[in-house]
Amino acid sequence: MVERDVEKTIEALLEERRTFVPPEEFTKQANVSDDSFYEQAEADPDAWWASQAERLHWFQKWDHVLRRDPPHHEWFVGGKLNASYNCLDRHLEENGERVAYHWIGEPGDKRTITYAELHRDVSKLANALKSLGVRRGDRVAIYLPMIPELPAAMLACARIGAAHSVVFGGFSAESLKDRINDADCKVLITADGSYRRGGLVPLKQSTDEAVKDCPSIEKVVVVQRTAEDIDWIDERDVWYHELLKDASIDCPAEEMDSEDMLFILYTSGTTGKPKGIVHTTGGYMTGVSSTHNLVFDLKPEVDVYWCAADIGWVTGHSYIVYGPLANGATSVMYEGAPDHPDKDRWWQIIDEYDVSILYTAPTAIRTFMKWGTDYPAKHDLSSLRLLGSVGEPINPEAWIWYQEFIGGGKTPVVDTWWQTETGAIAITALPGVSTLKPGSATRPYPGVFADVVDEKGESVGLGGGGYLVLTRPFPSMFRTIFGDDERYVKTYFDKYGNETYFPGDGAKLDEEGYYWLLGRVDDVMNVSGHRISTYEVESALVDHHGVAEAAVVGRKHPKEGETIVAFVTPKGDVTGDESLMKELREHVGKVIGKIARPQSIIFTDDLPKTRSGKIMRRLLRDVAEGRDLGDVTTLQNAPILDEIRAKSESQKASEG
Ligand code: 7RM
Repeated sequence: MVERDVEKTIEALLEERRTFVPPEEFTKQANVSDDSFYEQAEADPDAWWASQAERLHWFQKWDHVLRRDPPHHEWFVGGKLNASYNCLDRHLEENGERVAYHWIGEPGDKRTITYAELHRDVSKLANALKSLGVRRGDRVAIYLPMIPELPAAMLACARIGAAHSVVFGGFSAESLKDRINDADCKVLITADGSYRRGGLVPLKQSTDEAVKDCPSIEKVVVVQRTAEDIDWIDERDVWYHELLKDASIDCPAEEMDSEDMLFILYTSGTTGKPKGIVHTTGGYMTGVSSTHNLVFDLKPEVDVYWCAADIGWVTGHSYIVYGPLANGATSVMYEGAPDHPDKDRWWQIIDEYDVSILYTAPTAIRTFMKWGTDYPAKHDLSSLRLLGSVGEPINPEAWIWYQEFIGGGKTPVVDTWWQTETGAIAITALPGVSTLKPGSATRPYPGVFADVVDEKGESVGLGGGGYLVLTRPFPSMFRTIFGDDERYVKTYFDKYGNETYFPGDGAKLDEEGYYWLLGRVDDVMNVSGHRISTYEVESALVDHHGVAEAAVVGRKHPKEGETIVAFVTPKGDVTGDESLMKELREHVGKVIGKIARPQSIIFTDDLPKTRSGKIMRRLLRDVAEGRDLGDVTTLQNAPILDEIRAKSESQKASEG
């Protein structure tokens, strides 16, 4: 009986007890300084979301806030608006000269773009796209590096009512081709190339390779970034700067329906082809504007905000482009790698631009930890007043390091849980009011309703672990998977029915109702009937002073269900040897319990990660079980897998 209950849920093994109350001075000036928004949203969620939609400019107001038709819902029904208008035009009169982006190229070139300048470029490009035959309702693919033309291209599409599909500039020709064909894109906007870690990325070459198998593409617009030699197809290719030269700056924004598609963004599931996540205009813009304002405590007149993600991911869509621009923020946008020319590039940028809000991912933080504190220590980071984290569970060790060495021990750190599917932050601290617990994203954002349930859908209650669910629709949720609504219903609403969205993440609720997100459910192991999340073991490993980063997977075992295999990157000057192995096993035993001790530990200089920095445990499972590797197309650092595999094989042999 007891044993079965244990099996059904993810056990809450790891206990983080440190808490941080918001500094008084922070609360005093904060956009949220008491619980009234939470209360308001709890009492009347529709009215709350309507109040947040009022942050936007609507050409025509909605008739209904929410039209329910589970699992298909519509928000702000009958309302008309334009995302580009909201990001640009409405700021012009009072704040046209405000900087939208301080852009920094990797080689050191810089551009400062005001709202008025961005409006001009976007309007011209929008007219140019029309002249190429792009119409309202069409799809446009965008395959660009982190240059100002990227947000401009997105906003130009939005302006004329064409949906964009941004494909991350690090993806291969093959991935680009699949995404273009799935969405039937008419035009592709790309660049001749880009810079990465001092090298050149031949984007146009990948484009040419992809587009020869993309029958729907009529024109390819090329931004000149590197001025390297490229192949050119006269009937198809057109230079961005030449298009803009003759284009009129007068391009009124289309009045779009609230539920008209704003963009498609592909996200790869664990299996199958990438899913084209569809976001619509009114709900998405409401969600990103609201969360960007409250979670980051934005003061658009004074803050310099930096979300260090790539726009090719949803984090960049929502928190480099649409959220910050809708809110009239001044952002930093950086093209390149954090270690070019040296490992202090970010800290140098923060110092130079007086960045006050920084938003990044745990994987980046752990990399900085590995590089050591000398790099941030070389620069004045005192302008920072708020830090954010996204993308993975942040282990307490990294959280504390981030606050201490980047935030000077004074800044709140907001851990923000969300997905491509949710469009905007869904579970998060609000920095003026939340008592923070390192490793917990605290609680649902006002107007978001969540729970943690067991296999049958019963709430596990305080102190329990299980599956995260979102139990009420909110505006920024995606509407469907492009071209495959059946898959939408099956993937997200099969497990618990049409009323309950299943994000696929494990979570636990502590005694105070804080949410601890444990990563993908597929990353939960079953060790002798105990459900243990890989994240908890990783977190315990990283808690050891010799460890920079760790990834943990389960290996099938005839007796125990699974045994735990850990892949560990030691810190710079630490050697991964037998004695460290022994110490780490003991350490995990102490922090979590004997049951969670890894059976094998493999030391490696790096871990296989997606291009957005998430550890690909699926591939490590393949390695641990000696299988052929599954799909590796989204892998960032392929060679490391061969190294890890060789080590794993030789270790398995020696373990017998
Ligand atoms: C924004 C983004 C979504 C998945 C999600 C989680 C994981 C994201 C956190 C997190 C723990 C967090 N979109 N995830 N944020 N896990 N704590 N704060 O990353 O579509 O690329 O990924 O990322 O598993 O389901 S995404």
